[in-house]
Amino acid sequence: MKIASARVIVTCPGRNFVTLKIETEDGAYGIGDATLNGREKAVVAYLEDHVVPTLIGRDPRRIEDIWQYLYRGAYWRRGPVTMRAIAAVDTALWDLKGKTLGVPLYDLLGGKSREGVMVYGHANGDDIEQTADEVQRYLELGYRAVRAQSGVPGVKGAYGVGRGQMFYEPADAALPTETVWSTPQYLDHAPKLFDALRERFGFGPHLLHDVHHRLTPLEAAQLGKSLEPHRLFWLEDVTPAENQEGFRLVRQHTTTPLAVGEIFNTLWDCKDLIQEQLIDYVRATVVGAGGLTHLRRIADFASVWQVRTGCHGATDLSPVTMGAALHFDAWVPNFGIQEYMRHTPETDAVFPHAYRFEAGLLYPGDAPGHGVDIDEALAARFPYEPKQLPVARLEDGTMWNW
Ligand code: EZ4
Ligand code: CO
Repeated sequence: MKIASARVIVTCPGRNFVTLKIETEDGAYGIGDATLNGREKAVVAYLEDHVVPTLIGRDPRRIEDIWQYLYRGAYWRRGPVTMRAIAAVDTALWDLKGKTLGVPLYDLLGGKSREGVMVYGHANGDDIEQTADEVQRYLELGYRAVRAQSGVPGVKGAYGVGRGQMFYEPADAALPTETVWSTPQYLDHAPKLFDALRERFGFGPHLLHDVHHRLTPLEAAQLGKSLEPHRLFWLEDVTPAENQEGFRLVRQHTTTPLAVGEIFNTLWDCKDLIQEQLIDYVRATVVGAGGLTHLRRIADFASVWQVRTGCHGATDLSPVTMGAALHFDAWVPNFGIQEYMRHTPETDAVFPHAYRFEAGLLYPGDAPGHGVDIDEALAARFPYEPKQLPVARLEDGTMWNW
């Protein structure tokens, strides 16, 4: 079996997606997601100029060897662009292997550990009341877990404020939108949001919250303590994790469960966080962390310290990543939860998929491979639109973390 071609497909059915399609000489194919929100073209060039030419003629069954070839062979290791390109190849090869053997990916990984995987949705609002109404909407849809974010009084465009519908998408303009951040006002406001939610919904539903890297370790510790009475499922990205040791201070002061890792691209980004038991959930997913080959390595490592998975699943992860992640979630023994932001109907039409939502759980389906395809003719009707993520500044103009 030999790889005959590999093509990069860029489409924008509501938002940009980059997809790699690998075909063999006998016409079998697999697809992988390579989307890097706001920096899509960098991965397109990396794939087309540097990766695709090395794939032609290779045996696609040798997934591990191809992964090692692309990782070690670049010499320049890690980083979001490199690791997304590797992820796209890896995902496409796992998909191809499943299809040629006629088995779903969860069987290739070792079989199902559960039937459906618990997901959480995003409730966003301008204020506490609007967020609470959104939480209610998700609970009525059957969700068992909901992430709640609300606007902060006096803070323009605080992270997570929705645009009035279920398809929240932060990449909103060709040049980054400027937003403002105030830590004191946020630290005052966040506990009030969860006071209101626990009062209205009780302690039955799981509630989650994302700080989106806005706090220092000490501020993160203060927030974790103030949210302990609300018993969150997790508090996410409380502080930037480049300095893994920063989480020690947070951990020493709070028992609120901590999640981090949607921007991690290898095990090396979370090695200390995991082995020192500084976090409870690792948020790496298929497209972000070098594909299934590397993601399961992270999960196995994490399992030694009882750290569980919580795959990133925002709308900038394409249905291809969602499909592959759901097979991983169905298998992984130390599963925690799966993020699930719904795609637009246009996106769902471009990427026909076997996965389905029912009563708060997502099911990967039993199609061979990851069960997600791409309708290339339809994809071609949605050309690329330049869009970048916002930036954030403190009130005095200082650049901050968005
Ligand atoms: O802001 O994926 O937990 N989910 C998130 C996401 C991220 C986007 C950035 O592209 O934080 O909504
Ligand atoms: Co997040």
